[in-house]
Parts: sequence; C-alpha cells; structure tokens
Amino acid sequence: MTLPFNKSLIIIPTYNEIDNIDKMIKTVFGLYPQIHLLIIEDGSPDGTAEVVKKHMETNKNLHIIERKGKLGLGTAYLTGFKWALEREFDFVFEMDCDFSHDPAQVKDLLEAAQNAELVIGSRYIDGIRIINWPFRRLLLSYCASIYTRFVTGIPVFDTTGGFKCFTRKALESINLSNVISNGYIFQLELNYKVWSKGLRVTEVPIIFYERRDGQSKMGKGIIFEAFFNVLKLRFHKMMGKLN
Ligand SMILES: Nc1nc2c(ncn2[C@@H]2O[C@H](COP(=O)(O)OP(=O)(O)O)[C@@H](O)[C@H]2O)c(=O)[nH]1
Ligand SMILES: [Mg+2]
Repeated sequence: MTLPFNKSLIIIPTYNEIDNIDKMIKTVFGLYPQIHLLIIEDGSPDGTAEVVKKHMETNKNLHIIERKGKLGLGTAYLTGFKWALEREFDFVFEMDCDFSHDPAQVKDLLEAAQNAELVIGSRYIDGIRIINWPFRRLLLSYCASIYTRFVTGIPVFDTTGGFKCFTRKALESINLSNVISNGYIFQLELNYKVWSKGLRVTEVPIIFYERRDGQSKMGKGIIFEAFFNVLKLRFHKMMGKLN
C-alpha cells in the first residue's frame, strides 16, 4: 500500500534533547523523505533549537516553533495541532524525541489511520512491551490505564501513551481551546473526546523503550492532575459538556 507520507506531519516537543535531536531528525528523514517534521522547542538552554535550525537550512520539510519557556507537553502539542490544521496535513503524529517511540513504527500507525480517525501506539495490547522501566513506573502507568478505562469506559488499553496518529477529522472534532490537561492525562483527554464524538479509535502494538540519553522532564504533580482530571472529564460528559 502506498501511504500518504507527504500529507503527514510528525510533531516532536523538545526540552533539552541535545543528546537525541540530531539523530532523531536524521532517522525520521532517512525513513520517510517526504514527511514533514515540526519541533516545538521550549527554549532549551542546551542548544537543541540551534541543531534544528542547522538542519532547516537544507531541509524544507523541517519546521520549528519556539516558545519562551518550558510550558508543558500538552500545550506544546496543542500549538502544533493548530499549526497543522492551518496547513494541508491530513495525518498528524505525536512522538517523543528520546527514541522511546521507534520512528520505524510511524508507518504502522499511518497504515492503521487509513481505517480509523485516531490511532494509538499501544504498550498494553497483546501483552506488555516496555523496555527498561523500573517496576514502580510500570505499575503506576498500568494502574493509571485501568483506572482511566474504568472511569471513562473508553475501550483503549494504553490511555496515556504518547505515540499517536490523529487524522484531520479527529483533530477538527476537538475544541482545542477547551483542553484542560497538560501532563500524561492530556493523552487520555484527547482520546476520550475523539471517542465520545463517535469516531473510530484503534490501537496498534508498539514497543516502548525507556530513554537511554538525556533525562525525563515530567514532574510528580502530573499524577494528581491525572487522578482528578479523569473524574472531571467523566463529569463533563455526564453534563453533556465534553467538547
Ligand atoms: N516543548 C516541550 N517539550 C517537552 C516538555 N516536557 C517534556 N518534553 C518533551 O516531551 C517528550 C517526552 O518527555 P520525557 O521527558 O521523555 O517524558 P517521559 O518519557 O514521560 O519521562 C520529550 O521529547 C521531551 O523533550 C515541555 O515542557 N515542553
Ligand atoms: Mg521519555
């Protein structure tokens, strides 16, 4: 099957990814020369933006949006989604810069997106595939996925995964100005909203590798955000106000 790579945009938010960014750009365009890549850069002190700009001199499919400080993953993606919708993209990917998500699997998600509006790269269907996470973290993530599935009823196993492909239709179904979450639960919020509109949400098995280089940027507060926002979103839906 020929896949529409030229209509696809990968969004990667970055904060201090100097150890990964050069290799990531080369890997993405090595695999998919026609794809577009948008980096949402939050003023990393380590010079991540300079590496991106260097590549941009010779690559017209590479783009950057620079923000003034570390404003969080959720708002980074929302900025990227708005940018994508203003342009001709039909498929919009979320992916991390730390190689936790294997760029070689972009094609698997894109293939599945030909028959669904939202595709989630799933660590938790057909077994559990996470390499190099401490047991604590795996337990937390797995319990979070059970909890969110229980509260919302969404038929998705990996509710907080961040390797995804949205079709234009899925993004247009969400009111991007009304998204309330910014941490891990941002992912569930979007899944829940797309699914609640009656659109098709599907999971594709992926392998998740813990980062080898650089450090995690996610703080502890987002666990509380996750717990309460799931209940809040369920309540919004009950009141007919989930949009
Ligand atoms: N622009 C931006 N990117 C971020 C921010 N926080 C994390 N990231 C990026 O989001 C991706 C996932 O973050 P990471 O630290 O690996 O989280 P973890 O995998 O949950 O430990 C990476 O590409 C980070 O560079 C942020 O506040 N702003
Ligand atoms: Mg990571």
